[in-house]
Amino acid sequence: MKRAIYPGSFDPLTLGHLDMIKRSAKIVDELVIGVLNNSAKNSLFSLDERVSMIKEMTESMPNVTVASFDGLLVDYMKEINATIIVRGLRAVTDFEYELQIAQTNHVENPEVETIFLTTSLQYSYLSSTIVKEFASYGGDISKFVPARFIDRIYEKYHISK
Ligand code: COD
Repeated sequence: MKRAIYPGSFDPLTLGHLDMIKRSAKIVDELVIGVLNNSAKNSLFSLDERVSMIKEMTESMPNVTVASFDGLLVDYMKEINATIIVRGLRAVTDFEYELQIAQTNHVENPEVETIFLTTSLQYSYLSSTIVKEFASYGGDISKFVPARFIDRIYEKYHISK
């Protein structure tokens, strides 16, 4: 049985992330979405909020679960018996960073392999950072995130639409 983890900050989950989840869940037996408890990073959404938002969007996917982790990804993977990391590639800029992380994780644990899915064309520009930047100025984020998150994101910036 192939258990994979799709790790990330997901602050917030975007339509690009969701597309990655749907596509990778078709490839592996079990997909765990691992939400990083990045206490040092200033997150817009708390860890609990990020986990429950992803759960809302994935509850109908039978082989997908959502969990949070802190510390090293490879250590968490041992704990949950996962051997595959799923990551998304958008542009060349992603590649350098991703290659470094994938190689480091493989050196740390040679059982761990990283697979990359290329972004879908319609989401190739999209990141959580772009969503936050747009939302903070009251910009239209309806093409970036699931509809049910739109108000929750604006609320973080005290914007009512
Ligand atoms: N299309 C396709 N893929 C996308 C899109 C999109 N539009 N948007 C994002 N993605 C992909 C990203 O490329 C990434 O693969 C994934 O979705 C998650 O993205 P983010 O931005 O939410 O998450 P990151 O990249 O900040 O997550 C970083 C980790 C949490 C995975 C990393 O920091 C980590 O593993 N930390 C734990 C400590 C550790 O083990 N460090 C060792 C690394 S050497």
